Amino acid sequence: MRITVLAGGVGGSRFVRGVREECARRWPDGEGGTTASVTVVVNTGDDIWLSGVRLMPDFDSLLYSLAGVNDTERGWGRAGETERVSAELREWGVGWPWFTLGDLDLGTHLARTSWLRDGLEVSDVCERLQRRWPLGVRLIPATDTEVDTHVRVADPEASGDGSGSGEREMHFQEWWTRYRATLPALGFRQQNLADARPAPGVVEAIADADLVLVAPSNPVVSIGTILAVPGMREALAATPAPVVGVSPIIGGKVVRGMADACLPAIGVETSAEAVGRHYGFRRDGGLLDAWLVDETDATAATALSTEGLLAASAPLWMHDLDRSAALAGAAIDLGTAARSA
Ligand code: FO1
Repeated sequence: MRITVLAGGVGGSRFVRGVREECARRWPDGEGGTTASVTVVVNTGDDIWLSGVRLMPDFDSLLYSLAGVNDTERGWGRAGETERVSAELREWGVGWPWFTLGDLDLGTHLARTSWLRDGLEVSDVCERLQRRWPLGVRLIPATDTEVDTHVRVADPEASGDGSGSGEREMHFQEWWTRYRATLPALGFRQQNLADARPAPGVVEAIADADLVLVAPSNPVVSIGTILAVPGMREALAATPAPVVGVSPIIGGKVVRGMADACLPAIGVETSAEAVGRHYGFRRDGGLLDAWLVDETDATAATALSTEGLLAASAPLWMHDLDRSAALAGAAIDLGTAARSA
C-alpha cells in the first residue's frame, strides 16, 4: 500500500503520525512498523532566511514530531529547548526579536545551511536530515526552489499621502509570528513560483501512489502553496490513485493555526463545505475524489453527496494518537470507496 500525503506543519504532523500509526496497524511488518510506504510532500512556503540560516518550519515540524523530539505545547521547535544563542542574537540586533531560534533548533538550521552552502539541493538536505531518526515515513519538500510566501496587507502608513489606503507586503513569518495574522491579508504570493518544479521524487510519489491524502493543513498557505508549484496539479490530475481530502475546518472554526485569517483573502468562507468546493472535485477539473468532514459538519457531506460528490463525516479532532489513527483510517476507507465509486 503506497500512500502519499500533501501536508503543512502543525495540523499535518498530527495527521501524518496518525497515518503512520494506522498503517502499522493495518499492514504490520512484524517489527512494529508497516509494509506500507508513506511519502509526505511538505509545504515549503513558510520557509525563510533568518539570522543567516535557512528555516523550513513545516518540514521541521514534521521531522521533529515524527521523531518524537518536538515541543508538543508550542507545536513547533524542539522539546527541552534552551534559548541562549537567541538571547545573544537579540543583544546583537540580529534576526527578529519576536522570533525565537532555540539552541537545539539552531543545530538543525546550521546543518541545513551548511549543506546548502556545500551545494546540496533542498531535497538532498531534507533526505540527510531525516536519516538521523527512523521516521517510518519519507518527507520530500514540495519543491527545491525557494518559494517563500509573502502576504499583502493594508498599511495606513504605506500610502504616503496619508490617505491610509496603502498596502505593503511582508514575509509570511512576520505576518504570522509578529502580527499573529491580525493584519487583514489582502493576498498571498509565493516568490520564484514560475521557476519552481516539484522536487525530485514528488511526481513519482503521486503517480505511483495507491492513495493520495490531503492533510487538514491550511488550505491557502500550506496546501495552496504545494498546489501552486507548476506541474503539481497536473501530477495530481493524472494519478490513478484516489485523492481524499480532510477538512481543516470543524464547525466553521479552524482546528489550529490561522486558516480563518487566510481564507477570506481568497474569497472562501471558513467552512468544511466551502473548503471542499474550493479544492474542487476531480470530475470538474478539481483536486478531490472525496472529502472527509467532521461529524458536526455532516450536513456538508450530505450537501456534496446530493451533487454526486463523494463526501463522508468522521471525528476529525486529533486529541491523541488513537484519534489521529482513526481519522487516517476513515480517510483510507474513503479512498477505497472512491476507488470503487
Ligand atoms: N512561531 C511563533 O509564533 N513564534 C516563534 O518565535 C517561532 C519560531 C520558530 C522557529 C523555527 C520554526 O521552525 C518555527 C517557528 N515558529 C514560531 C512557528 C512557525 O511560524 C510555524 O511553524 C509555521 O511556519 C506556521 O504554521
